[in-house]
Amino acid sequence: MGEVKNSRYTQNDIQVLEGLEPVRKRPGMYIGSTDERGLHHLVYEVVDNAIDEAMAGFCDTVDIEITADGAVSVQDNGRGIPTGIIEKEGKSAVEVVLTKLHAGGKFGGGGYKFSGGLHGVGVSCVNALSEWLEVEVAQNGGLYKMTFNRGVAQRPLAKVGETQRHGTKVVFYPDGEIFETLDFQYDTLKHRLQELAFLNKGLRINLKDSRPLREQSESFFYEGGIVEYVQQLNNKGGLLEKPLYIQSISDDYQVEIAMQYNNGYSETIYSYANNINTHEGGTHLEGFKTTLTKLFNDYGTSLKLLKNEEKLSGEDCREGLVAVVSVKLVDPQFEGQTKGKLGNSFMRTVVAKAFGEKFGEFLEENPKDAREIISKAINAKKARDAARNARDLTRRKSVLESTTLPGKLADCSDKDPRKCEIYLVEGDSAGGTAKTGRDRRFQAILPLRGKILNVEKARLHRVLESEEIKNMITTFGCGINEECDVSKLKYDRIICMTDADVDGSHIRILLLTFFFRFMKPVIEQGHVYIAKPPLYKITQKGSKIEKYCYSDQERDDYLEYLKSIDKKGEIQRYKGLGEMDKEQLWETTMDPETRTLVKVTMEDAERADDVFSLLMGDEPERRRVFIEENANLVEELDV
Ligand code: 28F
Repeated sequence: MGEVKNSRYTQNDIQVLEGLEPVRKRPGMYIGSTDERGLHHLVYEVVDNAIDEAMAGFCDTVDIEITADGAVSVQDNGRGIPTGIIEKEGKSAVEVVLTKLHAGGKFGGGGYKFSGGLHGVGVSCVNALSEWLEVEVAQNGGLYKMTFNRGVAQRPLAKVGETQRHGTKVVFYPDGEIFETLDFQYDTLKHRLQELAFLNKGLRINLKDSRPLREQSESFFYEGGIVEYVQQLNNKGGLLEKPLYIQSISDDYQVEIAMQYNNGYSETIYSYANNINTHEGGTHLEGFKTTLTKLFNDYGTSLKLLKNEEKLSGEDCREGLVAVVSVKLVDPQFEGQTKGKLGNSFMRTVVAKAFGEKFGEFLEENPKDAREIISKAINAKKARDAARNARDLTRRKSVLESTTLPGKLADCSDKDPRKCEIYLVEGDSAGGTAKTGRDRRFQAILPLRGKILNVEKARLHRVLESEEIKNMITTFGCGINEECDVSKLKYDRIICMTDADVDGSHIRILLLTFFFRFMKPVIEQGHVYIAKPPLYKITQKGSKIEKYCYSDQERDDYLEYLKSIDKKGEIQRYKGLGEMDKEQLWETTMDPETRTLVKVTMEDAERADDVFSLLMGDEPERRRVFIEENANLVEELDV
């Protein structure tokens, strides 16, 4: 069939089509894709030109609207694209910008230094991929208009009215022949427009959806720019009352950094070049990170917070850090898989210098803040080291086997975990008695000295530094946290045997909290028990008949019984395990035939953990109230 000529095009138009033909042939090459992502890219190309005008200092408001019929309108209050004729093109600048690839922005002599728009391809591509597009320019008192169909001008730029406004407005309706979807997503646009407002402080960006049943609008305006961005990102609340802001401007580049630490452990750092999100980082981010680490180590050493051979890693220094690094430069080189990495090597030095000077000054002038954030990094290092040790401790079986089990451990001779049990005994004296009174075939004893470290306040590394805790982890052999593997547990029953007094209940709560926080599966699978030593021994007067009572109720009942047979009982209150000799301890608390063990459930452990957090946490008022309300129950809290 002969070639069908489209009567819409004239000779001149063919020339324009040749200019934009490749865009319609391979849209993906120009805007990335023709799916929803490519559709929204059209908006960003137009908006970027308005932002360029704002960055050049001639525009402070950009209005974006999804119109009722699903087109998108972008309007700025800048100078307006020049309406005069470009000699060598024989066309108005407006028509050139809208129909020539890469016309406008830096390439087009538009005097834009830091154009982000040409990270993309310019508004001519939007024009080529739009079923229709209208451009209005308000300039020098006149209002000019031009319309296009799939990139082809319907008529030259024409003056259509008078106006005192100034600026450029582009309205376009994407071409359904190109795009898989024409449905703009308000939230997608909102996210990018808000980001642009953060990155361009003082610029007001208004977004409006006028589509039926989807009407909504929002305005983004941040005098504080990326400082407000960090504040929004750092919703946990920061260590410094206000993010630190560093700015360095020269003819060829701008560096802006906002940063703030929080009490968390993760790092959130966003980097940008000419408003483009450099997801893959690049030289600007490297300059920031290496300088931060260097300053922390130098300052930490000078403050004697770091021993001279100790070094903080970059990770340690960025724990809890929220930061935005935004640079603008004349000729950004974007590299990487998705062009999300800045390649200009001079930016590494520029950022390192600007940040190094200003942040160094900050540390010098704010020793208290400096000490706080560097100490946080040092803690991070310890946590990392300890976590590594813990992994080694519980992972490297060879080391574990060769690791001498704690000297205080009196292990049992049987090695079949299903038959063995271990008593965690408070205090050396009771520990000694238990070691001699036990059945050493299947009963192991691990004395616990004093109060084991309270795990409420301490981070993992502090917990693991405590001898008691380390001894338990090594002895149990099943690891902790995500490494906890109950199949490796060396004992079927872990029995907490502490005094029946308040101290004893305190250490019991500590132990249960430790199991709850570091070895949940061991509780869940029913391996943790509480020994129930007697509270009283009642001896019938004038005889050797003894009765051990394990609660006040049992004591009263027995005394009642004695009274009923006209006997008196001599009461001995056991204050601690150490008051019993090895036979008594064996008979009352360790002999499987006669003892009472209480299996700890997750609810018990959780309750203990709550009580523990209350008793050990930093809410004194809640603690006071709790103790007052539960004073009589504290005994019963002996799980
Ligand atoms: C709705 C999107 O596209 N705004 C724009 C300008 C301003 C100038 C300009 C644009 C000159 C010759 C390339 C005005 N006066 N918003 C926009 N605002 N382009 S696009 O110039 C384009 C260059 O061709 C402008 C003086 N210098 C530049």
